[in-house]
Amino acid sequence: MSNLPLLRVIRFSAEIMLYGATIVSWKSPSERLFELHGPLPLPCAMARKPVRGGIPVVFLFGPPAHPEHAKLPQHGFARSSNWSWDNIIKEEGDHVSVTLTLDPTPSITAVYKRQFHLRFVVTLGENDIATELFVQNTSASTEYPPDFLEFQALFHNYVLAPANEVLVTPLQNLFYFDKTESTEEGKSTAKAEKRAGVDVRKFTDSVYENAPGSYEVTWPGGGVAIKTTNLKDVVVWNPAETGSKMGDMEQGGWEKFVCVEPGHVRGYERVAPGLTWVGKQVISVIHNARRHQ
Ligand code: TA6
Repeated sequence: MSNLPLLRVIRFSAEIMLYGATIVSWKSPSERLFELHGPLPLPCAMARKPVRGGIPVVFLFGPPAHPEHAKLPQHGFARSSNWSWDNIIKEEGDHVSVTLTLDPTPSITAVYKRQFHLRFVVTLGENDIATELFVQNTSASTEYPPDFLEFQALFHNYVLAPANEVLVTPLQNLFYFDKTESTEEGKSTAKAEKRAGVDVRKFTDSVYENAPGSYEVTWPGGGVAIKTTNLKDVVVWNPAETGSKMGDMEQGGWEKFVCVEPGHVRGYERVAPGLTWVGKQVISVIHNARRHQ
């Protein structure tokens, strides 16, 4: 019996680029949840453009609105910076964690003067993937008032799904800000979400404030659950045909994904010198996804 070939059940694998600390693939032999279309987006790194797809890490969200963020690109510098490899840890059972870090480089300091240390931890489990962003204020100031680090953070999840059939729950009765009307901070009006299941059949760019923190993204035959810690808001985005104006989106690419992005993006988190904030999400596959009508 001992010469029987070892049967190894390979479940999920993930690919993470040091560039942007972007998860560019999370898949199993039967499920593709966060796989980019086509070859790895290496040209992004050459052009210092963020990766379009996977799970980009957003540190400082949207068009810059904070005085300290005035020179930053949309969605900040983390997703278009080269992160450093820290370590890999095989945890109990079949979990494995990879840690990447980012500290101020000359190109970052040229546009952002604050002192910080970012740690991004990706943990791969049998049926789930977790991402944690640790934001440390490394200011040595002992002045009063404290030299707070003010920031926003978000995981920009591109979930592979048929955009015309996907639904996001539970968002009913929440207030959201509709950025399809105005992207200027504070200019879009708050609307009450009336739908039991939010669809993205048309151009959608909604910022839900003080959301429940746990979501289901479902479509006929599939789905993922997203459970978060310390991420009070969630964004639902799909460009629909406006995606045809995006140079790095393939024709019709908008039909193949929905972005469900947990974060802290309404207002700013504040961390005092020496302290660290952490935001986390755990994404798991829903095998027999029930449909919310
Ligand atoms: O998260 C939604 C959003 O802020 C949209 O407004 C849209 O700009 C999207 O992000 C993509 O942004 P990007 O900078 O990656 O093109």
